[in-house]
Amino acid sequence: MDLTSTRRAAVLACAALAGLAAVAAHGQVNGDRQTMILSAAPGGGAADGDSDNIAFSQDNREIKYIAFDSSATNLVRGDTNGKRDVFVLVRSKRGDHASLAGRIIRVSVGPRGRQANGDSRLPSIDGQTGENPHCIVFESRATNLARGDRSPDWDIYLYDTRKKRTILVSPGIKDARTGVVDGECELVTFESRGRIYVRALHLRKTYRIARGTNPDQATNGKGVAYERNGQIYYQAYFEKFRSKKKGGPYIKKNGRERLVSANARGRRGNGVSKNPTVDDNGWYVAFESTATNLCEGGRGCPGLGTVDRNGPISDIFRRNLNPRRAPTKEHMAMASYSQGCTAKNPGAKTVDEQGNGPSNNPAMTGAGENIVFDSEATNLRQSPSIRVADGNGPVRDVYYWNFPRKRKCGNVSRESRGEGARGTEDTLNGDAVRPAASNRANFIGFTSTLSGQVGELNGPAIPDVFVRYLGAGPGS
Ligand SMILES: [Ca+2]
Ligand SMILES: [Ca+2]
Ligand SMILES: [Ca+2]
Ligand SMILES: [Ca+2]
Repeated sequence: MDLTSTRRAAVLACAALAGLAAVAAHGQVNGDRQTMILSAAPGGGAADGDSDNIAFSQDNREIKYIAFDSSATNLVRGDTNGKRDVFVLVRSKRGDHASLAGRIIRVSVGPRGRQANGDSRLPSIDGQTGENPHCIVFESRATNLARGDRSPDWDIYLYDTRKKRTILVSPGIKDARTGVVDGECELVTFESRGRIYVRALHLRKTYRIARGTNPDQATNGKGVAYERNGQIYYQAYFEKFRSKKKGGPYIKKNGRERLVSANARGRRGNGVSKNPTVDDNGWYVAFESTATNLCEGGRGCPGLGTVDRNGPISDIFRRNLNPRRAPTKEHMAMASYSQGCTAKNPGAKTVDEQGNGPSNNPAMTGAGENIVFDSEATNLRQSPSIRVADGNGPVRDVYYWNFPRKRKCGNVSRESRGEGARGTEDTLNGDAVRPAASNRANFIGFTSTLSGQVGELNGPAIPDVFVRYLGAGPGS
């Protein structure tokens, strides 16, 4: 890259960060939908280390916080610990707009801002309707963040931006990983050595829930999904009293464990299912699976029917755990399948494409209507008017499945894209993976090795995290 283009890129990065006229500069016509780099140093400079694991605060369309972890040392002042840390962008003007203006703070810190002496990663943020987000949960190997656990195993910590204090969430538990906080910052679920736990923060009590790994908690804090032996399960917390006056949430005992990765005949998936993601209410659980029998039984998956066309290639599925209360009635849907239907003609199959490559790492929005995932598929598009479905071929992209309740089928659009018209020139030149979605899908985020696009400056060897503002969302 010559000096001129470097300077130009830096200017564009600054503009994107400040939420200025990057849209006009790129000649984009599609409202203010845009993709922006998140892992940038103050002023838009290149991060000097890799970043990963984006998470949004769950405050509907407000998005006060966007968190990620990074080994970079120049995102905040005084980062000299040589360890991976968890960072949060505090948007100076929260609300439903694309601006990433704000400041980045480091939250994996101990008393008086002391730097961690071990790596910290994998943030999760609270902030359900009506609540101001203030809790960022993460896992860390540090031994100096809070009292109560000085051993160098993994533990779950919570940084409270109101109290500016870090507390230990997993006291007395070895190798605690994958912490997920509920919307109101009352319950944190995590795994340790093949078991799922939930910590009731107000009671300072930890409950053992089930055998399993890789948990995701419903935003309302009423249950948790997890993996065990290649299947997905969901466990409702039997009872939870919400009154803080009476001492906060209280889990009386566990509910009934349910097998999620089962078809309408009740048969378990005949392949490996993993990476569960839960909606706000515990009605829907999405996951990836190499199973080929999950659409079998009943009317099959909407649009697709009962046959998994790509066989044991991994697809994204959404199980409906509560057809009586959820807005849709099907048992199972496939999200790595695009029907190309329209609001006018919901039964149309103008596209009818199931992914022709593996799809992985789903993340679901609050109402369960949208799922983002990454995929090697090259044939997923939402409309036949999109001539080139995927200009970068098998380079992995992030896709967005949207199934508004007024329709009868789902569409899939590629959202790991830069500026410019749809087709080829907007495609990214590096893999886009591990997506996250905000509660209402006005923002998505992902990790990518793309280089020289959308304000990226440090090259393909250093993965960065990116945010895409979707506004009202495609197709709605
Ligand atoms: Ca650091
Ligand atoms: Ca399949
Ligand atoms: Ca691709
Ligand atoms: Ca990079």
